[in-house]
Amino acid sequence: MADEVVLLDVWVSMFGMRVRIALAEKGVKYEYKEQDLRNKSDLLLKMNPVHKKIPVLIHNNKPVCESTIIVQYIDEVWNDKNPLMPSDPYQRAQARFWADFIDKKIYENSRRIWTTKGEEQEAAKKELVDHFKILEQQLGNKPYFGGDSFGFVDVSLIPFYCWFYAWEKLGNFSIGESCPKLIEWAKRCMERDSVAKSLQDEKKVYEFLLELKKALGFE
Ligand code: GS8
Repeated sequence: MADEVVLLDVWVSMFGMRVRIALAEKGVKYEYKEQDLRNKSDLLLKMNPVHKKIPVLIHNNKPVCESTIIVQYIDEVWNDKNPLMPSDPYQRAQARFWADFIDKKIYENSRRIWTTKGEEQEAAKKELVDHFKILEQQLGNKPYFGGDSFGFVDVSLIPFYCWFYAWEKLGNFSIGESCPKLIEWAKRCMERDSVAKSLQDEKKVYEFLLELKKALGFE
């Protein structure tokens, strides 16, 4: 039986983009189902009853939830090409550590950029840039976080790149000024087909964020 793969996603989600990149790296064909998070579908509620969030990968009718878990699942199931996880257990643990850091430090702080003002926003900008600097140090002189090849940490971080413009405009600051090597890394990742076709146009992301900010009452 051929694999049946369905992705419940929202176009602008950095978490969804991770999954799209991983599927593209593996050359997996799938059905993409855009979700309306203001009016959640029965399918989404059934497939992710705990968090009720996208992305959800449905593989032969079985759901897998949480983007980093989905990416690791994809890497294990379609293990014939482009491995994303290191083969060494210690290196694998390190890769998971950095993906967790990205979720806890980058994602959380990036929300504070557009949900706060004044001193709180200044603190959020500084923290975000400081965390990007830590990631830049971790990258060092390697082409990718995965070393010579594009891997799990790269997949976890690169979707945020198409949100940089929106954060910079709304926060009136520059990530690239403090972290030029991170931008070089992002551009290198963008040369990959899997990444280029999964990331969204930064201006569209900005417009989306302006609307979201208004809708949530953060004016
Ligand atoms: C986060 C997914 C998430 O926040 C992951 O998959 O890695 N830790 C999870 N999904 C959001 C949309 S993207 O910001 C979502 O589905 N939100 C719906 C809701 O909160 O009701």
